[in-house]
Amino acid sequence: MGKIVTLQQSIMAEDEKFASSIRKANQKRGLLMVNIIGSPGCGKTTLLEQTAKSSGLSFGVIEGDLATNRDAERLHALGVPTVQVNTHGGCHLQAHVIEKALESLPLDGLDVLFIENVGNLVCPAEFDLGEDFKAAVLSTPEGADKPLKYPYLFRSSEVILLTKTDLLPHLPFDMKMFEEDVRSLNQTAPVLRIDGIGGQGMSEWTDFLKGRIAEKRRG
Ligand SMILES: Nc1nc2c(ncn2[C@@H]2O[C@H](COP(=O)(O)OP(=O)(O)O)[C@@H](O)[C@H]2O)c(=O)[nH]1
Ligand SMILES: [Mg+2]
Ligand SMILES: [Zn+2]
Repeated sequence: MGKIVTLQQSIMAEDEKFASSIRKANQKRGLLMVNIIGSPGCGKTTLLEQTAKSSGLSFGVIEGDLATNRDAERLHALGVPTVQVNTHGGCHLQAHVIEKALESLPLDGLDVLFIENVGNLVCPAEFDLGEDFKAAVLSTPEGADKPLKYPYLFRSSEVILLTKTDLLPHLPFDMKMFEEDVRSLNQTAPVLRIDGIGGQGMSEWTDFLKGRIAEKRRG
């Protein structure tokens, strides 16, 4: 048992080196990198599709999934430079994979690089990929009780997106509890309400990104 723990620590320590080298390289480039984390089906790819259609930002994407290149195809169809990473059963992305994926993206001239992490509210939040910040995504059908059940993600993200707000009239979603629970975990992250189909809330998301891009460029 002790040996297993030692092995995990050494792999994570190795990975931290990759994360820190990615962070340094993006600092030089002035490129903002955002790690998007949420359950399967919460609307991560839809958010990126809407961002491509409405934000005016130039961005690239690293897509993480166990299998298929379906999400990359959705973004390619909109002209977004995208690299698909398949983890073949792995439930999160790690920095050494991101370092490799970065080699196949045209990074010059991008405003922002998004990582769509493997759909999972648990371990993706624990692995540093060299990003500037994590964005937690929760969709309304998943339930208002989820932030307290998966506290690490909501505590450690710098923006929280509540998606599928168009479905609220059909759901017993306790907005007051959701907002109070989120605030008890995280006092600073803006909580943005997004309808990824109709586009409501996209301008707040775009404004948030533009603020962070400008900050990053100032250094
Ligand atoms: N009603 C509604 N459906 C959405 C919204 N965002 C995504 N969906 C749907 O939810 C499903 C999963 O979306 P997807 O973006 O693939 O989720 P991902 O697995 O997190 O990337 C698809 O059928 C989307 O059309 C939204 O804001 N409202
Ligand atoms: Mg997706
Ligand atoms: Zn995992």
